[in-house]
Amino acid sequence: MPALQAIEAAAPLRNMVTPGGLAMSVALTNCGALGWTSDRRGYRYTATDPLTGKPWPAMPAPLSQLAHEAASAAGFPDFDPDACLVNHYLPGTRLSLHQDKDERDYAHPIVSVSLDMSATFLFGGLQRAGRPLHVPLHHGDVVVWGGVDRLRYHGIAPLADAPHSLLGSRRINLTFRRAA
Ligand code: MD6
Ligand code: FE
Repeated sequence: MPALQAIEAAAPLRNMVTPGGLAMSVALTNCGALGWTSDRRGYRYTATDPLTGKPWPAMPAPLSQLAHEAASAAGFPDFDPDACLVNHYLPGTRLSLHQDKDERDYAHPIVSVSLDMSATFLFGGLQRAGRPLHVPLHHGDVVVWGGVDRLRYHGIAPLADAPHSLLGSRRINLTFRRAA
């Protein structure tokens, strides 16, 4: 938590705009050599934070180690993340179904860490259509997302307000990626 607070102090949380012109309800920031951003021109990874003009804060070693160990345990021993998206949710926040395809090499998995309030993860197929599985994600859950499932559509259902003991009515999700 102190590491996350330091990241958020250097690279403030913000609601990015999608290429379609809508503000995302998830507030996000990044740490690591690369950070994911969205604006009217599209989605991409950048080495600097467009808000501050400075490099994204470094990825704290305990976090990159956690991601490496989780990926290893799931059969991806070579995972060395260069980007970590920090997503913040408040009650009502949602993340619509999407594929993560802005990374260079889909052979690398994504490692997702959930903190604080629980959420319902929507786990869909390789096409957007169809009803996704609803998978609860609780504080401390780690998901390794790779292999044949790497390009599945997924999202987060509108967050219910069930305050967690750590941060109250908030959810944080960290996704570690190998972007370059
Ligand atoms: C979230 N997660 O849990 C959003 N993407 O808040 C994602 O969009 C995600 O958890 C790729 C892989 C794992 C994920
Ligand atoms: Fe995603």
